Amino acid sequence: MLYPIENKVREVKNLCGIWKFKVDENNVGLEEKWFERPLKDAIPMAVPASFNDLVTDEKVKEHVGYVWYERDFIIPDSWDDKRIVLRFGSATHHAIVYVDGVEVVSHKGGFLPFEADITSLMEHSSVDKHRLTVALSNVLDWTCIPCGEVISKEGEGYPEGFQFQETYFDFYNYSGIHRPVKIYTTPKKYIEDIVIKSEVKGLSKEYRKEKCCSIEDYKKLEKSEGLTAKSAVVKVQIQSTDAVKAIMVLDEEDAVIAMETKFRVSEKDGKKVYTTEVQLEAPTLWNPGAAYLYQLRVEGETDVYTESFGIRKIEVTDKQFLINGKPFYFRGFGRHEDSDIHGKGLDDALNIRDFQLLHWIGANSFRTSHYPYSEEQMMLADREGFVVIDEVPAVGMCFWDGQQVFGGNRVNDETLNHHLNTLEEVYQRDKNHPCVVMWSVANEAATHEEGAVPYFKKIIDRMRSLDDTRPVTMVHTSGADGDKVSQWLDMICVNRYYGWYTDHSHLEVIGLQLENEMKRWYEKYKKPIILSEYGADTIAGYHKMPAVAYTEEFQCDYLREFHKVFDQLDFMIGEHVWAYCDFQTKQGLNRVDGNKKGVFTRNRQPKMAAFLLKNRWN
Ligand code: GCB
Repeated sequence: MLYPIENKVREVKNLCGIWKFKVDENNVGLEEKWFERPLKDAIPMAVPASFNDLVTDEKVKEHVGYVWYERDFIIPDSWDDKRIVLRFGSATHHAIVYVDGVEVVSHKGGFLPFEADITSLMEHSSVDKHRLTVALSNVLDWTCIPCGEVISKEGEGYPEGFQFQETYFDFYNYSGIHRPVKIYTTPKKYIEDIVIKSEVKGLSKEYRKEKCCSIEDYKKLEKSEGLTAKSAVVKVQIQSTDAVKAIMVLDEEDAVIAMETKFRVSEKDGKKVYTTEVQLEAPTLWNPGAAYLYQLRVEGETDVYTESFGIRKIEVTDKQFLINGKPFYFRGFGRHEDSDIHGKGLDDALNIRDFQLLHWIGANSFRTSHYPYSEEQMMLADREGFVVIDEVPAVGMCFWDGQQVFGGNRVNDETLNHHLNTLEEVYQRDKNHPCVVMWSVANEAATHEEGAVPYFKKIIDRMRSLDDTRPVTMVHTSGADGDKVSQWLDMICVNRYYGWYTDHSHLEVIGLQLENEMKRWYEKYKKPIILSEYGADTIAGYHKMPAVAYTEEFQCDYLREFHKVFDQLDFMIGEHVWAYCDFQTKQGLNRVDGNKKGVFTRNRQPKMAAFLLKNRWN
C-alpha cells in the first residue's frame, strides 16, 4: 500500500484536527444507525490521538465498545476527473467508516492503514459538504491480535453490568484514531503499488575501507559470495492500471542516475504488473547510522509516484547478523508509542525527541514492540539510519500459569486468519523501508504448547512467502527446552527478567541463569540470539545505597549483570533493553501508574541507566 503523496498529478487533503466524538455508552449506535444523521450531543476530540487521556470522566476513559467520530469534508470541483481515496493511518482497533451515511470501508486491527475509494460516491453526490462518520470499537477478544477478553462478573459483590476489558499484554489499551486521516487523489488510471528489491553485487571499495573490515576479510567475503564489487541491481515491480512508461532512480541530490523504459508485463488478479530492473554502479549503501536514500520515480501515462528506498544487504549466519557484510550488533530498546495526553496518537515532535535521544545514547536499533509503529516513524527511521525489527500485534498469546492458549476456545482459526492478514498488511505497508531488517511475527506466545506448532508453521511460512528478502524471528518467553517453533526462524529473540520477576532483587543469580539459558538456546538451534528484553522497574529520582529494587542504582546494577554475559557469548548479537521509556499500562499490583522499566522517563528525560548505556554503547 502506497503512502499518500502530493505531486503534480496527486493531491492530499489532511483531515487531522478537531472532530466530533461520542461514546456509545450502551453500544446501540450501530443498531440505531447513528451514521445516518449528524451525531447528537457530541464533544470535540483531537485526531490523531487516543481519546482516553483527553477526557476527565473515568467511564469514557475506560469505555469498552464503540465510540463514534465525525467530521465534515469538502471535495473541490477541480477533483471532478480524479480518483478520490479516503485513508486512515490507523484506527484502534476495529473501524467502520461511513461517508454521508454509506459504509465505505471496515477494518479489523488497530495499527495498520486502510482506505476506501470514494470516487463514485463523490461523483453521484450533489451536496457541497460530506459527512464522515467512524464507528470505532476497542474490544479485544480471542479472534483478533492483540488478544483479549471482555470479562463480565455477576452475583454477590458485583454491581449489575460489571464488566471490563481484560488484556494479556502490558500496555494500556489506548483507543482512538491514532494516525492521520487523509483524502488523496490519483488520476483515474493510477499506480497502485510498487515493490523495490535491491541486490548488492559485492560491497563497494569505499565501504570496505571506511566501515568494514580488513582487506583479507573483505576478500574472503567476496570469495564466499562469488560477487563482483561495487554494483547493485534494483528490481522493481509495479502494479498499475495506468500504462507504465518509465522508471528513474534519483540520488540524494535529485539527480537522475538510472532510467529504464522497458518492462515485462504480466497480469495478477486482473491487474497489470510491470517488472523491470536497473543496475547502479558504485551505489551508496544504506548503513545503520549512515542512511542513504534513493528515490524511485515511476512515470505512467497519467500518474506519477515517487517512493524512497535504500540499498543494503542482510544475511544471517549461525552466529552473526550481517548488514552490508559487516557483523551488526543490535544496541537499543523495545519501545512503545506512548506519551502523556496523546496516548498512542502520532506526535511528530515526540518522534523527533525519541530519535534524538536514541542517537545520543548510542542506540542503533529498536523493535516495534508490540505492534507496527506509524508510517511517519518508519520514514524517520529510514532517514535517521535506525535498524528496525518490525513486529506485528500478536501479543497476549500466553498465560504463565499453565493454562492453554492455542486450541480450545482461545486462539482459534479466526485469530489465525486475522494474524495472517496482518502479516500481509504490515508487509504491504513496510516492504520498501530499508530500516526494516527483520520481521517479528509475535511477542511471547506460548510456543511450548503443541497447538502453537501448526499455528506458527503457517504464520512463519506466510511471512516468508510474502518476503524473501528479510529474516523472520519471533520473541520468546518460553524456555529453550520447551520451545517448539524456533526451527523455522532465522534467529532467536528472547525476553528475560532474571532477578526481577524471578528471584526478585537477587542480582547474583542473573549471570549464571542467563548464561545457562542462552547456551541452551544456542545448542538447540545454532542460531544467533538477541536478548530482546531485560530490565527492572525504576522510579526516577529514587536513590539508595546500597541499592534496592526500584532505585536508579539498582537499574544500573541490574543491566550490568546482563552485559557481563552478553560480552562473553559470541552468538549473542544484540541487547534491547526493556524499555526505552516508562509507559502506561492497565492498573495492576506491580504497576504504579504504568511500567517503570524505562531508561528514560515517560517525559523523555534520562534516568541514571541512560548514562550507563551511553557509556557502553558509545
Ligand atoms: C515482557 C513483555 C513486555 C512487558 C515486560 C515487563 O516480557 O514483552 O510487554 O512490558 O515484559 O515489563 O513485564
